[in-house]
Amino acid sequence: MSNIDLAYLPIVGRGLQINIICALHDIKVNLLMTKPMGEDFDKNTEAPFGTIPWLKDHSNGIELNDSLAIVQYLTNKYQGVLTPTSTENAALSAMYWSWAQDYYSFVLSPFHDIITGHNETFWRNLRLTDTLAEGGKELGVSNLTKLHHKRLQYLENHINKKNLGPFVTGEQCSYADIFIYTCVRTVQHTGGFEILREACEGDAFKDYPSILKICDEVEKLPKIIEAVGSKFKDCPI
Ligand SMILES: N[C@@H](CCC(=O)N[C@@H](CS)C(=O)NCC(=O)O)C(=O)O
Repeated sequence: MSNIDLAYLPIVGRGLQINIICALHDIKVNLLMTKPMGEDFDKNTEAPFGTIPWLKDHSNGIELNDSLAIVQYLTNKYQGVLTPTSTENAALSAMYWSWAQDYYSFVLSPFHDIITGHNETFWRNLRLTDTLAEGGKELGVSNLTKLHHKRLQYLENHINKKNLGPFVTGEQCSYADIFIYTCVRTVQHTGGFEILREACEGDAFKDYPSILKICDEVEKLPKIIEAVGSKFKDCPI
């Protein structure tokens, strides 16, 4: 039995990248599914900030309730292929992770609300429900599709200008590449994101070949395919 508990939901979301990182670093985690989609954990009462992912390492008692804190902890404590190689590499890894985090928070998460019909008071309400209230789902999807292209274009231009490769921080894959990869494949393959694919006439990433190339490189790493399994096909979002 593993000494690390990780609570999340049965979706790709912000969870799969942590599972992939654990697989690459041979970290065994005990996965807990939280309410309302599971019965092992209650994020509202057990996680200090009421969000997931949430991690507890019983070997030292540390409890973490933020995905960046979790991946930085795991890749430094349990060293492996994704452990940053220098202070500079660590800063760049965190910066590119945060690009993915912003894309996730401001584009993918509001799409989750549209896909699942979620309309309770929430982190994103001032961005999303104002749009929904004023123009309904159609305007919401149209605005989020614009935002999708805008954020991706910045990253694409940056990769090309700086000639980054094969990974965002250079020769070695970083935990940021893993998050960029799970965001891209979620939009490409999960059932719920058909709505965004349709809004992009079938191919949401056709103008971003350098970002896609990074995802292809991530997929070539040993253990990735096994860790992913059929999750992009099976998970709704
Ligand atoms: N900064 C946090 C954001 C966490 C977050 O918003 N998680 C979402 C799921 S991906 C969540 O817990 N939503 C449910 C809620 O806020 O009640 C992180 O990256 O860990």
